[in-house]
Amino acid sequence: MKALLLIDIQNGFCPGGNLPVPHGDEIVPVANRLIRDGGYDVIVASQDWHPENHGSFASQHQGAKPFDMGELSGKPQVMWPDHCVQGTHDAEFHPDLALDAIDHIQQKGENPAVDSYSAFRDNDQGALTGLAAYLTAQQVTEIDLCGLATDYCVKFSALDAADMLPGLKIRFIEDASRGIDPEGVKAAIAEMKANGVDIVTSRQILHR
Ligand code: VGL
Ligand code: ZN
Repeated sequence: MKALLLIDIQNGFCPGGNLPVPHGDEIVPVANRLIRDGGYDVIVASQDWHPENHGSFASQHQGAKPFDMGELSGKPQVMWPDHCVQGTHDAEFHPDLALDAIDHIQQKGENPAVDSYSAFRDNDQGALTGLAAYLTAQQVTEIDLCGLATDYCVKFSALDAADMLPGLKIRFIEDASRGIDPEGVKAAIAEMKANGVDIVTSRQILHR
């Protein structure tokens, strides 16, 4: 069984959102083509879903400015602008994303004391989201990932997929993803490759 994992394709990470990824909205038509014609058996969308007092927000730390480096529960943490607050427009999926074809929505980042870049588990590798168990129950053997942002949530999700679901084929779809920082994207791709994740384009998937 082949799964497509769409990471955080939400208003908050698109132009006009609270934590915009440059050109983040450009991936939506590509994601929709993959959803329709990628030959997937299971399609999952993850959703960054923070309480308004989430500890990754600079607003929750005295004197912190967005994009400063700070600390959360004793660990280094980027101080993000308030983003993807539960129930707000910022947290909704991009309005053009073909949500009707999605089998499972995996929310993450609800615990105010720890960030969760990965759709599989919190950054401290403590609490699991249940996504690995879901994919295992669906008998998934191949996972393709894409979305926002390559250098944060997509990378951490790909690395966790490789770590938590050994033996599965994991691929990152480069042109269906965008990152926050160009250097960070390069490093993220190198790190994914080094951990056994294949790098592909949507063309390779759609024109088989
Ligand atoms: C993300 C920073 C904070 C992401 C989520 O989806 O890549 N980045 N929260
Ligand atoms: Zn977040």
